[in-house]
Formats: sequence, structure tokens, C-alpha cells
Amino acid sequence: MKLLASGNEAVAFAARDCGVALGCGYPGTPSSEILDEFSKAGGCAEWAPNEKCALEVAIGAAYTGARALATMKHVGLNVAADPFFTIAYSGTPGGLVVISADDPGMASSQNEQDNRRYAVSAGVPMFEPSDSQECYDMLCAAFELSDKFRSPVLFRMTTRVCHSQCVIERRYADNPMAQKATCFTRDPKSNVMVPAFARLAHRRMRADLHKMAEINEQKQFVIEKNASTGLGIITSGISYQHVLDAVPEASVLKLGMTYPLPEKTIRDFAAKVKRCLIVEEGDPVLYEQIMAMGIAVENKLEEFRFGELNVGRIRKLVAGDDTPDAPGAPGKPPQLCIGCPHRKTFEVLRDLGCIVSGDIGCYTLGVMPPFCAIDSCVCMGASVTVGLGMRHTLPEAEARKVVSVIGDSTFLHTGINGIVEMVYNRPATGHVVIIVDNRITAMTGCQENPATGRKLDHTTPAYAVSLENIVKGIGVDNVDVIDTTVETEKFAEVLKKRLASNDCSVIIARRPCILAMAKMAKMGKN
Ligand SMILES: Cc1ncc(C[n+]2csc(CCOP(=O)(O)OP(=O)(O)O)c2C)c(N)n1
Ligand code: SF4
Repeated sequence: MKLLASGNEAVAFAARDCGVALGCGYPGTPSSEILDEFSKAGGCAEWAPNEKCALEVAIGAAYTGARALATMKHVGLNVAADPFFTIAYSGTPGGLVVISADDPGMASSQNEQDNRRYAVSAGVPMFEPSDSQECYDMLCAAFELSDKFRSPVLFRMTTRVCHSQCVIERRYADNPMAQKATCFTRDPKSNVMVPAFARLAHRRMRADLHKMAEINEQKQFVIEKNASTGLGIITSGISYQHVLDAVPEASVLKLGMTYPLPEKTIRDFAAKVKRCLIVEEGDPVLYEQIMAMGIAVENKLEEFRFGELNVGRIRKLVAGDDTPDAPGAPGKPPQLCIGCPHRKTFEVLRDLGCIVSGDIGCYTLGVMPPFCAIDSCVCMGASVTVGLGMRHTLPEAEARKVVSVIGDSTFLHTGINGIVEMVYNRPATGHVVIIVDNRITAMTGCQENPATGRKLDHTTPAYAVSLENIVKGIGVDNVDVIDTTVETEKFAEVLKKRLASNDCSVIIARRPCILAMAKMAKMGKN
């Protein structure tokens, strides 16, 4: 079957065709469409409250022999890093693939960390597809490798690979693999990582990596083009596509499985060319590994560590030209939608001169004019705890102005822990947290979350977690629920009162996102 597919769609189809029993994830650009498409294709998919939960649920499924997929954006793997490192030791009887969708250039992220380092650091084999067909083929291969070695596999995509479309052949669509029969086999030596078992597991994992490197030498995941003997380029992922256009005369070694690397293949290639250059987006991950093998290769200039590569930049990279690129046409700065429920909340915070510890979501745009009402933003969930730190150390008059603002999905992701910290280590002036509850995960494309009352497909009803019950249960002194758009004055009065007291307070600013409402109305009509 041939069809036009983005990388994310191709991954979803491959997951369906190679018998994945469960896909778990947390939304995040550029990965979010994978589970939606997997669900539409008939797969069983769920949004977890955060990436750690998603990976752990996938691990549990893979313990029963099922094939399981965990999806997340690059920073999501920071949240899931704890189970990721240990499951690398123990592995699972069923295939387990972890998708990390990286965002070089930060089209929609707070940093451009290169998650290929996680594969090296955790000792987990890694694939890097460079187009949609490879997304399909390599996901199937990743599950085979995972099954064979009982090892999780890191599937590292980037924004262009996730979102670009090309024609793919869905090779196994007519004859998809059946989901594996599941059972639980007691095997504590493999599955319980107490030190005595983990020491053995670590040695087993390292030995398996050597065997996987041997498999990589068979060149199933390598594309080699022998042309110029003057210039050879070793590359991976989307950079490969740009290299073909930018330097057609060069010899190219394109690596699909980028950890563990095929040392002999690389050494032979490098020996054939006078100048062997590594072209990779982001960190010098290939470069460092290849240099450590004692193979003399050339790194890109530091300038090309930042942002995405493209044909023009690769021509400059090859020429050793690190002059800054001409700035692109200025885009329209992003802003909160007209009619957005977050608007009035930020107007009041601005007018009261609050110091706002912000978080990640649509509401981060409260930093932009005309609101200019966010003073810090680190990572998901940090608003509550960073605000508490400020409260502890600022002089009283300023401490009383500190407010933490967090969205509903972000609160459930990692904000709850902050509320526990707040009531346990209470600042002398108390604290005020505003949960801007627009009843959806808006920023990443309106995904459901555990408080919306609907499952991932937007139509199946689900238990709706109550935000007010959570914060009351943790022990917050005051909990107010206010629609700040229609009760703006009441909101300002309640906020002033809470700021003046030494209580720990939560105000839930509740009103649905207008885009999500339109989306739901449309779905209801379909
Ligand atoms: C660890 C991590 N996972 C995922 C993301 C992507 N992301 C950014 S904000 C957000 C959720 C926003 O939802 P919510 O808090 O409800 O705010 P809204 O956008 O609806 O205003 C997500 C999933 C991220 N930045 N970091
Ligand atoms: S998508 Fe929804 S939450 Fe985001 S800015 Fe628009 S109205 Fe506000």
C-alpha cells in the first residue's frame, strides 16, 4: 500500500502493522500526532499525565510480552529519564520503543537539547530516521531489535522528519503482525533492579551493545554513496537529505542506527577519502563517538551547533564559512487568541503588579504585550516551586506579590508535587497559585488530559479528575473557583485578599479554551 504520510503518521502506521498493543505518551510538539494517528488507525493509545507515567505504563505492558510504544518530545525524556536509565538494564520481554521527538532550532520548545546523548548515556540502542519511509521501516526494525535483545530502543526523530510528508510504502499493511499473546512470567533476576541483580544486568546490557554493533556492521541501516575521494561526509537523520542536495559530489555514509555505531564500516569509509567531515544537527554526538574510536574526522564549526541545518547552511559548513546567516523576514509575534480565557487573568496580575512565576502552555504568552505579566518560566511544573523559592527569600513586601500561574494539564503533569511542597514547607507569607484551567491541553493542539472527562479520541467518556479536590486533599487553606473573564472584579478582590494573608491558596481560573470548544462542537456535528 502506497500513501502520502508524515513521519509521525508513518510511525503510527508502523506501530499498527507490527502489532503494538499499547501506545502511551504525553503531548509535545513535534511528537503529538503519533498517538492520535495510531488511535485513528485502530491502535490502543492513551495520554498519560506525564512522560514518566507514559513510559512506566509502556514498561508494564512490555513486561507482559506485549509490544509497547512510549511517545514524547525531547524535554519529555528528562521527565521519563529515571525509568529510562533503569529499564536499559533490565529490559522487557516484549518490545519497547521510546520515541523522542527533538526540536533543533526550537520551533516550539524551551531548549534544543540533543537526545541522542540519552542513548549513549543510558546504553540504549538508537535509530534516527531521515524520512517517512525510514520512520515506517525503522520502527518495525526497532521492535525486532528490542524483542531480540530484550532492550528498549530509542527512536530519535526531529521536527522536519516528524512533520514532512513523502510517499511511503506501508509494506506490512496487508499482512500485519498479530499482537503477541501476553502472560506474566515471574523473573525477579531480570525485572527487579536491586543492586545484586542490577550489577549483572549492567554487564549483560554492555555485552549486548557489542552484539548490536556487530549487527549494525551488516549495513542494513547504512546507506553508502561512494563518489569523490576528496570529500566524504558521515551523517544521519534529516541532515542526510540536505547533504545530498548541498554537496552532490561528496561521498556519503549515512547511518540509520546511530548507537551503537558500526566502527569498521566508519573506519573503512573514512580511509577512502582525504577529508572526512561529520554533518549532524545539534551536538557533536557522532563526532565525539567516532573520534573516540581513533578515526580522524572533522567536526563542524561551532556556529552550526545551533538551530536546524538546511541546504544553504550545509554548503557553508562544508566551506568552513561561519558568517551569520541573513536574518529571515520577521514573523508576527505569537499572542493569546482574541477571546482567550487566560487574557483577563493576566490583565489583573499586571494591574496588581504581581511577580509571576510562570509555566509552559498557551498562557506563557502572558509574557507578551499588552500583558507583560510573566517573570519566569523554566520547565513544566516549575511555576509553583520556583514561586515558593522566591517567597522564601524575598523581603516580605515583595514576597507578598509572588504568584505562581500554571495550566490544568501542566498542573497534573508535575504541578501537584509543588502543591505538596507548598503546604509542607510553607513560606512565612504563604503563597498563591492560580491554575488557569481552560479544560484542555491547548498549546500542543488541544489534547485531552485527566481533568477533561474524555479519552484521547475526544469522544469516549473518562473519569474527570477534580483539580479542586486534589488541592483540598493536599491541604491547601483556600480554594476558589472563578471565571476571570466574566467575574474579573471578583477575581481581583479574591487575589488581593489571598496575597494579604499568610495562607496557602489556590485560585482555579476556569473557562474553556475557545479553540477547543470550536473543535468539540465540530466533532459533535460530524
Ligand atoms: C516535559 C514537557 N513535556 C511536554 C511539553 C510540551 N507542552 C508544553 S505546554 C504543554 C501543556 C499545556 O497545557 P496546559 O497546561 O493545560 O496549558 P494550555 O496550553 O492549555 O493553556 C505541553 C504538553 C513540554 N514543554 N515539556
Ligand atoms: S488556543 Fe485556547 S488557550 Fe490557547 S491562546 Fe487560544 S484560546 Fe487561549
